[in-house]
Amino acid sequence: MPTALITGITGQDGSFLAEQLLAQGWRVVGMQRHSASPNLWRIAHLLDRLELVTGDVLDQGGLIALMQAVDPDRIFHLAAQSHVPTSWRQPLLTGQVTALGTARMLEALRLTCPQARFYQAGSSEMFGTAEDELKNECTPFHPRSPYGVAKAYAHQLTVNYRESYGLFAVSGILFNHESERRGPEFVTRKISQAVARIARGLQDRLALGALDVQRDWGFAGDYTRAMAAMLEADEPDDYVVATGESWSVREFAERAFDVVGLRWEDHVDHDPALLRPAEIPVLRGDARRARVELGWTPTVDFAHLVERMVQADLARLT
Ligand code: NDP
Ligand code: GDR
Repeated sequence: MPTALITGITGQDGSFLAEQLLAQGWRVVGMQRHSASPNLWRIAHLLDRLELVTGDVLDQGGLIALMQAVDPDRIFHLAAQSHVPTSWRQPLLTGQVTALGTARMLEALRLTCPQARFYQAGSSEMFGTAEDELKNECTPFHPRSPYGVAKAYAHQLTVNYRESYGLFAVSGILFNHESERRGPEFVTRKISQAVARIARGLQDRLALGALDVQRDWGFAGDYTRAMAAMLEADEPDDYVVATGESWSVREFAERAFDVVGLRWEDHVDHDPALLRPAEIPVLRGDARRARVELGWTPTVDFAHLVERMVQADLARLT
C-alpha cells in the first residue's frame, strides 16, 4: 500500500487531507509534535485508521530518522507556525519553524527518500500589496509579514531543490481556506464562533481589527484535494489555488450574523489593537492553471462556507 506522510496532521488541512487519502486507500502516517496535551480534536475520528509518529520540524536528526522509518511515497509538508499576527511577536520562531522547517524537511527527503514526491504548503501571504490585481503563478512576491517572508523562503527553497536535485517537489500557493475545523484565532472562525455564542446568549460583543480588508476565501476540503492533485501530476510545478472572488471581513461578519437573524452592526466593535503593523488590503487569486492542468474546481462558495461554519458552531453549543 503506498504511504503518505503528512506533517501538521493535527491542523485544519492535515485533517481533511488525511480523510481524503485514507478514502483513496493510502497508508497515512501523520507527524505530530510532542505535547503534554496532544491536540487531537480534528483527527479523533480517524485515529483507528491513521498512524501517528512523533516529530518536530525544529529537529533535523529526528526528521531523518522518521523518514527512514516511514519510507513515504508522498510527503505533504503542512506543519508551520501559521498565524500571521504571531509572526510579528515571534519572528525568529516563525523563521525557524516555517522557513527552516521546510529546509530540514527537504534535507531529510534528499538524504533518505529522494524518490518521494514533496508538497510544500505555500501561501498567498507571499504576495504583496498591489490592489485589485488577480494574482497568479507569475506575480512577484512582496510578503508583508514575517510569516509571509518565511513562506517565501520555503517556496523558493522547494523550487531550488527541484531544480538542483531533480526532486518531485512542488509548492502550492494557496489562498485563505476555511472550515468548521479552522483554529479560532483566525478571523472567519473567530466570527462564526462568536455569532453562535451571541445567538445562544453566551456573549454579546465581538472585537475585530481591519474590517475592509478583502480575502479570497475557499473551503479547506477543496484545497486539500488540489494539494493531492499536484503530487499526481505528470510534471512537478507550482500552482495557485483560489476561488477568484474576494470578500471583506465586514461582509463575512454580515453574512454570518444573517445566518442567525441578527445584525452585525449591533454586536461588532472595532479594536485598533487588532490591526497589523503591515496589512495586505486585497488578495484575490487566479487559479486558471490549476483548473486546466489539474482539473481542480472548488465545490463550496462563499455563502455556503459562512453558513456551514456558523451552523457547525451552533451545533457545538447544543
Ligand atoms: P494549522 O495552523 O491549523 O496547523 C499547523 C500545524 O503545524 C499543526 O498541526 C501544528 O501542530 C503543526 N506544527 C506547528 N509547529 C510545528 C513544529 N515545530 N513541528 C511540527 N509540527 C508543527 O494550519 P492549516 O492546517 O490551516 O494550514 C496548513 C499549512 O498550510 C500551514 O503550513 C499554513 O501555513 C499553510 N497555509 C494555510 C492556509 C489556510 O488558509 N489555512 C493558506 C495557505 C497556506 P499543533 O497542533 O501541535 O500546534
Ligand atoms: P490570514 O488570516 O492572516 O489571511 O492568514 P486571518 O484570518 O488571521 O486574517 C484575515 C484578515 O482578517 C483581518 N482581521 C482579523 N484577523 C484575525 N486573525 N483576527 C481579527 O480579530 C481580525 N480582524 C480583522 C486580518 O487583518 C486579515 O487581513 C491565513 C493563515 O491561515 C495563513 O497561514 C495563510 O497562509 C493565509 O491565511 C493565506
